Amino acid sequence: MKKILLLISVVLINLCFSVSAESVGKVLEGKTSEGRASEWQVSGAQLREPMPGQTTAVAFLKLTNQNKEAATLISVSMENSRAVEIHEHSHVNGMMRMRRVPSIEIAPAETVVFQSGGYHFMVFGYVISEVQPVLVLEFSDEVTVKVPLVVIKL
Ligand SMILES: [Cu+2]
Repeated sequence: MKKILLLISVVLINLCFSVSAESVGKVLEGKTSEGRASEWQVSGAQLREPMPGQTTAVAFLKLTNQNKEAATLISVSMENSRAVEIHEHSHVNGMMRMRRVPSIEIAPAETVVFQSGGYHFMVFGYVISEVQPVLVLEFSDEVTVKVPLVVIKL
């Protein structure tokens, strides 16, 4: 059983380390609770489909806060999946580990890169479908930003 768990974690970590493809950057807009526009530059947004027989996918993107205020990413979700978590990689005793991050504060003009080996989105219980997956980012000021993802098939 231990061996199987180890094997699964190796597969998951490999998934998070896949090479990322670039896509054209675009500005996505959300609305704050007071109705103000909230602008986010997003590029390279992609979803790497699960390995055969697995249901865990990983999503990568670059996110730039184009607003005058800091914002905190507090929740992420996607249709066709059970749950999405923000993760980060860390080295523990020379081993690469992933850990869940509850939220990320993003300063004005700051860019956070979600990529292999760093922050990334783990998509659990992902069901492959013909519909383009959309990652829904929710920020602390009640802004919701919907990010269409380019699907990368393994
Ligand atoms: Cu992860």
